[in-house]
Amino acid sequence: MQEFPQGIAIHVPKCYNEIGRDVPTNFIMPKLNKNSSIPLYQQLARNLQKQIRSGTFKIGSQLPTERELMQLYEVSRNSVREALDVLAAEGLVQRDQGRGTFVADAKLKLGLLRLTSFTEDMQERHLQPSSRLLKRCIEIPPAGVGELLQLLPNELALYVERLRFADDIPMAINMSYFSLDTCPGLADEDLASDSIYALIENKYHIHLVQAKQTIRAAHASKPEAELLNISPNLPVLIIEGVVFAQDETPIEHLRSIYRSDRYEFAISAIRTP
Ligand code: 16G
Repeated sequence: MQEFPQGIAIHVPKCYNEIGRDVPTNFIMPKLNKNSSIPLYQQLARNLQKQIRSGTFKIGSQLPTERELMQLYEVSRNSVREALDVLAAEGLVQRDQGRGTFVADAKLKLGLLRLTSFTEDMQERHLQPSSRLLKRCIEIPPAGVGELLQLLPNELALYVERLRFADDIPMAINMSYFSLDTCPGLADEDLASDSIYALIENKYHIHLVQAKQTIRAAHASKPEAELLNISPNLPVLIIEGVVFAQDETPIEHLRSIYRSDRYEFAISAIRTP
């Protein structure tokens, strides 16, 4: 359900050129929908957020001034300020009194203490999740994986490989084996569009309660870098582990590759007496 108007590439209005600053050539300005139930400031925030996340506005670059944004988007100063407040609260921009608003070096911060799905992670950040199904098959998993899923030797599992997007930007590759015993029929679901965790919980009534995971840095392989649209020299973050249901039944063995320029993982530590 995407209520926001589709962005369109435009010639930058005269008022903007007169100010004399460089405009990113791929700058997209949507027509804000004044009849929408979504307030204008939210539409504006969402549009700017998209352009920051996609790199149209680079880290450290200056956003158009409040006055420029008012003229460009034909909105009030209040709407512009509220939109910039939203971006500042999300850590996407920094406002420097007297100098302007600058794109901050913001990454998606994921807490390691909560077991969430990719869909939930993105929705919480007001980003539109989507997936490209790269592979789906039923096969015998590698021996170590089978053991972690507590499968019998040569027992089959469902393998799903998906490229995950936020607002159409590739963010991660999820590679998972699911135990067929606990989720029969999962292989036939619409794994490209649906949230697998939502399917597991709502359709199979399995409550996912815990994950045991490790995280490490690595270089992406050439095909992985191509899928993630990153330079092959950029490190990636690899999370591996097992997700369990109640009574410690293993449900998923996961290996996910995350872009390190888009993600950071937060860990809370408690000091025991
Ligand atoms: C998370 C999981 C991944 C799982 C996916 C399900 C990590 C560390 N964890 O990304 O294993 O397959 O969520 O997402 O990547 P979905 O419910 O949106 O399909």
